[in-house]
Amino acid sequence: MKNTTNLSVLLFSLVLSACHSEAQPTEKTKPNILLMVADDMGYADLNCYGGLSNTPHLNQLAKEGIRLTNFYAAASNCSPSRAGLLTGKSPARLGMYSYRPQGHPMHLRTSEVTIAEALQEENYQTAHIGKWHLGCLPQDTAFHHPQPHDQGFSYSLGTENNAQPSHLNPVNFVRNGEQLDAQEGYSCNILANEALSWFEQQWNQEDPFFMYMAFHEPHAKIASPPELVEKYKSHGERDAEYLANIENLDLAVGKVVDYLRAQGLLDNTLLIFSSDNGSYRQASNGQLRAVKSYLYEGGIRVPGIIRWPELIQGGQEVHEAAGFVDVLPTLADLLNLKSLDTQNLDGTSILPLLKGENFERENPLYWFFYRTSPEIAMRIGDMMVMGKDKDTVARTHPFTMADMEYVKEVQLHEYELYQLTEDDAQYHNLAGRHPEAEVYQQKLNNKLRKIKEEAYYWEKLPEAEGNRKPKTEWVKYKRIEEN
Ligand SMILES: [Ca+2]
Repeated sequence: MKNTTNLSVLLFSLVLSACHSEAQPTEKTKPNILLMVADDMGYADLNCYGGLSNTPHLNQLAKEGIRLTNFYAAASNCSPSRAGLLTGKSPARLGMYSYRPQGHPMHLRTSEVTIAEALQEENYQTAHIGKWHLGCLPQDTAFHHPQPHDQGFSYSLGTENNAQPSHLNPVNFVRNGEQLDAQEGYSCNILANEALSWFEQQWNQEDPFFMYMAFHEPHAKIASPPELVEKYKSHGERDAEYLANIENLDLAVGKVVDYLRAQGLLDNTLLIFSSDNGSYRQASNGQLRAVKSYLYEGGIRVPGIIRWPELIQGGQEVHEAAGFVDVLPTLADLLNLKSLDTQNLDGTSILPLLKGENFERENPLYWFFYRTSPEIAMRIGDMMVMGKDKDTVARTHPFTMADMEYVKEVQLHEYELYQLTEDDAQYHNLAGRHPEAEVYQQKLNNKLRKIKEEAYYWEKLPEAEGNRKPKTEWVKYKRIEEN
């Protein structure tokens, strides 16, 4: 009897506290938004996706939120994927065809509307912390590209591309346009510390925040704390360094999340964690086919964790396809952003999916990359249809004038079709066998026609000089059982 009374009191106080947390001013109902992106983390790197690294903080976030099993980056390498994430548009439409090497004119143009710009309209205070890779920072004087500040971020600490010389003691950090001295420590931890100091010193605490944290880990060249590497030494030196790198990143995520939790801010923060493309290590992509740069699943399918207990019931696994280009349409839906032309975006709001409601995608997700084969992929329901040009022209790593012309004239000569729920390792090409194969191929050709029409045309690009390789030679991969 006594136990029952205690339980009633407990329940009553729980109800009271639940009522209390809901009775907040209207402005506070806009959630804070924390968008965290790893660099080159594979689908199967995190422990909660079957990885060998110890990742308790991200495991916990997945447990308290949604773990997406069919979540896709916007592209198979850095710059286009980040551009797609921030704009909700397919990278080819943005003119982001590949990663941006230093001194290259390609960049995210100011005419595009980023998540940060859309949220600034809603009085969000915005910060970018980490890798940028959408244009040159002021230290690269060859161009005057739009800076994070011009793309909606009122604060920025980061690098143009990778942390140099590695994740340890990076020398190329820039804060709000000013080059910094060498930083001490590991990049992910420097970023976490910067996030905390931003919350303490920059954030006005009145307006909701949008923070975009773009970690440098585990992109090469990696560096991991020796005490963590030691834990994995039975895997061999090289893998130990890598596995420790993932754990170190998890610790940095944990530092930010623990801070928000301690401040009572976490539960009103919509937190998204993912990676900008698949891993360069086959083992990091699990059984998914291929690696970074390819449009096979290993190149584009990434971890996807979304947590916001005020809307999302925790502990769910979601198997529907979703991805980077859906983030902005989802936020627009959630916040009722009227100024944004969501019809012109390639993504779809996944808000119904997050709420556990019926979800239908308006436009299939698709990917295009001129430098690997297949060059195009489109996911329609559970099917992935892919097209190959059989292009044998040797191409350089940076995007050139010749590649620009190629984007405008690429044609498909061969197809692949996979049923992903049965064959996510993409062993069984159904192109010649599936009764609707031709319908899928037709849809793919229609999409390619549209890509070619809408692809942003850069007038001035470098000519193809230096190292050239045919598409199949750039990145080789083995099936996991062949390793
Ligand atoms: Ca990357």
